[in-house]
Amino acid sequence: MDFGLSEELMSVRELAREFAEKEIAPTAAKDDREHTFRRDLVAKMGEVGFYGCVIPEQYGGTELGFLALALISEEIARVHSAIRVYINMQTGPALTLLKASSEEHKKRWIPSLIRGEAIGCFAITEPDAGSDVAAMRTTAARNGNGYTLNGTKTWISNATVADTAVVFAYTDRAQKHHGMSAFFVELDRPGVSRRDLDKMGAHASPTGELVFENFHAPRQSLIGAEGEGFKLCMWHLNHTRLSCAAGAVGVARAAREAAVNYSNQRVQFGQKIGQFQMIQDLIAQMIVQEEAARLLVYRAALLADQRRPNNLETSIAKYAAAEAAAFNADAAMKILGAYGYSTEFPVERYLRDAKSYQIVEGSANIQKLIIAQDALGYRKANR
Ligand code: GRA
Repeated sequence: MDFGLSEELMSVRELAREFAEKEIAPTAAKDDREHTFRRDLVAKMGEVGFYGCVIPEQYGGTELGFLALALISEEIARVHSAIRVYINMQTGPALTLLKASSEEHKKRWIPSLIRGEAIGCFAITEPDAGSDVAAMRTTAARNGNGYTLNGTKTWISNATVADTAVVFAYTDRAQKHHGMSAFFVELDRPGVSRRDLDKMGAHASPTGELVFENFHAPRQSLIGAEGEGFKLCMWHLNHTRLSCAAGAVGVARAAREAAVNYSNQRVQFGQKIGQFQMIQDLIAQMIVQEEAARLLVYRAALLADQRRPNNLETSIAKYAAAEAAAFNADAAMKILGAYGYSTEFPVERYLRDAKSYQIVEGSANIQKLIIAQDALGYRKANR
């Protein structure tokens, strides 16, 4: 089914599919097992233009749009979900710079991020501020020619490998949401230490801690104006959630494909297991989960491409896609049995990676509260 995608978008999808099969698939299991950060792949994906879809040509982008970004994210995640995270680490910071930084910063950093040269990351989460972003404690105190950052960021993708970071911190805590600011900093400076954190899946995407101790951020590193950080953060998350949701569709699809293939091969009780209705029940549910999630992702992406508000639709897509990934990976494991549980086959990796989508970029519960509170009229999602 082509959903009426343009020739251009279909060729982008084809390019991403071939790239994933050729460059990522052969070592996906090994990269996961050995926790390898594929810096070479960050660069290669930059060279083929995967990070430039939503960036204007003047900064080296392709302007293909959010739907193109979603198609690419799905194809990459289908083969290895952890590698999909690289897309958000390069595209997210570039987009935030595009939205609010000085022209000088845009010219200096956006091309480098989307070519995959400067490794990016974004630092929101803290030990006591996960879903509750405004509870963060990191501060940015004005000094003579800039700001002094102090605080601990945790569960940061790329923390130990990034050259640059978008960091959110309070310039004035007393003003709560209106006292948060955003900074774009280079990390090879004194005053920052980092360490890796281990986790259940997404092993080829490093996650860690960034500790700022009297870290000097020059005045030009401020993105937007002081106090605009929280809104910028929500804006940033709305865009990175889309690639994340598309990645979850990729995992849902990989699990469904594995289940269908296996059901057509495995013989038990004298027939292919696909002939059994209990298997058919699971496969039907997997197809529905996957296709519904994909359509929701496409809708959110199309709205973004039409420059229309899409926070609500993005939350719906992110929630549905993460649930689809988790459901499909779990169902695939039921169908494959011991071969699903075995580390020799990818289904156990799909299940480990799928769970991350219910947590990152706003947990399932956060998406649900955004959706329900909009419906109830308590808090509009599209503002
Ligand atoms: O009325 P006001 O002027 O005070 O402004 C309020 C509101 O209008 C203020 O912020 C404004 N605001 C927004 N403005 C524009 C809120 N949301 C938006 C928006 N979307 N756009 C305060 O608003 P509030 O509603 O009272 O805020 P809150 O209750 O403190 O927080 C809201 C919420 C819970 C939704 C938010 O904190 C949130 O989204 N939390 C989830 C955090 C999250 O997603 N973390 C992800 C970390 S990064 C990551 O996971 C990387 C993974 C990489 C990968 O896999 O790709």
